[in-house]
Amino acid sequence: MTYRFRTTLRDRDVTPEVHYLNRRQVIGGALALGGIGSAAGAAVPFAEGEVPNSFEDISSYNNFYEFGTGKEDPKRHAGSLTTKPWSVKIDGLVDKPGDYALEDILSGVSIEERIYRMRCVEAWSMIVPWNGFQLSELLARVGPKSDARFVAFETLVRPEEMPGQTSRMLDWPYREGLRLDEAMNPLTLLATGIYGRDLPNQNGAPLRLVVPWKYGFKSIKSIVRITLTARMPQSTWNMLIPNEYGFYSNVNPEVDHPRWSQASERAVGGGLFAKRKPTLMFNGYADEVAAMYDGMDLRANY
Ligand SMILES: Nc1nc2c(c(=O)[nH]1)N[C@H]1C(S)=C(S)[C@@H](COP(=O)(O)O)O[C@H]1N2
Ligand SMILES: [Mo]
Repeated sequence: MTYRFRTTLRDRDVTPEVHYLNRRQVIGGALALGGIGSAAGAAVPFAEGEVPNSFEDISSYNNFYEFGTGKEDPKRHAGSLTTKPWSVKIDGLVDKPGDYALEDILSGVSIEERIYRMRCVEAWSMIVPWNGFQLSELLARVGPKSDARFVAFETLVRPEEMPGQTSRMLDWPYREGLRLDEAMNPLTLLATGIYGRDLPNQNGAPLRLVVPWKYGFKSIKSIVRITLTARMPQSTWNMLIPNEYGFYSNVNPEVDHPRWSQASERAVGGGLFAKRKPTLMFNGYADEVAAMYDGMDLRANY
């Protein structure tokens, strides 16, 4: 991991991001179902001291192996990615399969702002103000068939524009998957932006998954295919190192990674000497998601 020193005056102190955030509520543990400002319930603020990361933090410290394995590689190389035109193939066990143009997808959904914690399995974390829509809206539109149980996702393969793909270190395309109920959970987003701006390429433009109660690698970037399946799909990190990265990968401070503790995390942007934060069960979203795993052994189903 690379650390950089910061001066005391940070980006977020001087940019309009502060004003952006003042106008909006923050989603903490208890989500107002239906989105910010809905009548369903008040959004609960984060714990004291939990402040969204700056646009600079979020867009310059990334994992996106298609552009290299260093944290600064994605920002350096992702500018070359062509994100227009963009389409998403939706296939498998759905009533309306097809190649959907991104504009067509976006015309049928409502874009919301959601401020979520993001916890990487490597034990660093950020707080990100996403713009996006619930994956459930898109799935409802294409109509999962009654035997669909899982949703599989794939990232673009384009080695001409994604220099990391010229190495075989991962079996491209990057793949991820969710159980259908996880995919339909109101917390699960397809993100199109951060801080009200288009998603930077390094964050997974033009469309990426955000599953805030799972380790970050589940939140697959630059999605070109969504497939409804009856069987649990393969996922990149699980295929590569199955005993370290399970299909579920729910954030769980009580289940350590075989090579490090998951009990606490380093908040990116907090400075080199900042105290580590305790990691929360389901990343702080237990009220919204724990019921989906009732009766499941969370140690066996890591
Ligand atoms: N296609 C693809 N998606 C990906 C990754 C990747 O390498 N390729 N990295 C994952 C990991 S490990 C994390 S922690 C998050 C990081 O998202 P961020 O860079 O927007 O913070 O993206 C996830 N999605
Ligand atoms: Mo990650």
